[in-house]
Amino acid sequence: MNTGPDSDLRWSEEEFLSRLRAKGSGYHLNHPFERALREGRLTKKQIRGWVANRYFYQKSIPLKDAAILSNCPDRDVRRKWIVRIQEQDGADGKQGGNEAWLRLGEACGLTREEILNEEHVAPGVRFAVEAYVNFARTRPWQEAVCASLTEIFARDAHRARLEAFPTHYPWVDDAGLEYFRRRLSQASRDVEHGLQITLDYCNSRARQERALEIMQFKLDVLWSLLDSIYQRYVIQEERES
Ligand code: AHQ
Repeated sequence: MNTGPDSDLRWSEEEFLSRLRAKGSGYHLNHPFERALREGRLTKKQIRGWVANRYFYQKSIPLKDAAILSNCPDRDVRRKWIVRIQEQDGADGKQGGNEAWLRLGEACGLTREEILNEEHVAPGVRFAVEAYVNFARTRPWQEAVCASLTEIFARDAHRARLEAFPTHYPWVDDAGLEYFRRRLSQASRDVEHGLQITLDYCNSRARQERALEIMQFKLDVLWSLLDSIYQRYVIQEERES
């Protein structure tokens, strides 16, 4: 029972969740680049550019999650949260998500070398990703958990890619799509844990409103990451053709 000063102002859990979900309209699935990907309008070079740049985001996720761990004093939370790092980096002899993303790159005709040496990473992608990692390093761990909740909307993105690639980009070997398949189940489990922490933490209207600001920050990270890819691989490409 919340008897704090703004107890009559705090949104119900249902209202708070629906406001969080309403932010989905700004999710990067609606970005012109992701729409072009889904509609089969991307060239091989644009697909390769997206994969190589998104690898910089993917390989930074474990660093972001390690930052959350380093700020989190709650052992039970850490025991669950650490699974994310193991799943991305690989553990117990299993290949991780980062390796699966590298295999997506190879399936698109990129070499591991050119992905890992970051030669294709656009400045704006680097800045957006660094902003996210630094947010997790410097903000309360519960706020960084909240920022991960854009994955509420990720299932539709992974499903759309699992449809679009075989349909429009059959030159990409199906094995390269493994990352999207594994995230369908992993994302749901991760979101459940992140939501439980966020609902517990947002015990006041002020924190609920802060959560919406954090969600918007992370949506902006993902959107501006795609803006940079769009600028380099669509706008610049059209100018040079
Ligand atoms: O592959 C993704 C992933 O592992 C994560 C973790 C989570 C976070 O901690 O911020 N967010 C996230 C996302 C992944 N893939 C993106 C995509 O579109 O493929 C979506 C992205 C997200 O929604 O933040």
